[in-house]
Amino acid sequence: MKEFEKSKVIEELGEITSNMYRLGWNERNGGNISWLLDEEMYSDYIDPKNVKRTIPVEFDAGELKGKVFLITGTGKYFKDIEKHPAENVGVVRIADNGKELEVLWGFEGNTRPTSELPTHLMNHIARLKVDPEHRVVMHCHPVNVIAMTFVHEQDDKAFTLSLWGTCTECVLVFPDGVGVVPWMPAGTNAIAEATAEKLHDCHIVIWGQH
Ligand code: 2HA
Ligand code: ZN
Repeated sequence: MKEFEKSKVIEELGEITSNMYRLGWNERNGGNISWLLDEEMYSDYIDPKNVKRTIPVEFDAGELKGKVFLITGTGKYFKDIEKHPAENVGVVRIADNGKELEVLWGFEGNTRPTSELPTHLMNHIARLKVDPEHRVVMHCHPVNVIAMTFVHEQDDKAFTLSLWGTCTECVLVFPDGVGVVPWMPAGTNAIAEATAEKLHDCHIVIWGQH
């Protein structure tokens, strides 16, 4: 088996997360990413029979059973992923019972997946239903958009129209608009469910005051 640390997947993730940190979208330990991997992306590197440990999932993720994800760790900094991937991210498979993650690589030093795990998994379920090509859920803290949620009506249509109006590129990048989930505690199944509901019609959701 080749070293997964040297794979294209890890190289790309490191590049992306370093950029996001540098741009100020993911300050400190802010933000998280999960990436649904196709088998050919990891099969030369990871033995799917070698489960290192399991981590419980607090809802039924059975719809994703057997799928393999690269997920960032909780409390970890995006700036550290490029140099130390194995302590900051992990590769997991959703167990057949839908209630556990089977760790196949990484999450070293007892690292656990992001606190936004419910949002990531429920959002993958939602997006795969409308777009079979869907692969990535990315969460970040872009300051200008956060500021906007303090002063703007938190309504999908109104927020979308204001964003489209700020710059001509916006309508090209997200013609399906944005959904807005008004403030609620992060890291919960409730915010995951509210977000997943919006993702049937669009691929960007903004969390109020987050
Ligand atoms: O700290 O962004 O929403 C990680 C987060 C939680
Ligand atoms: Zn966050």
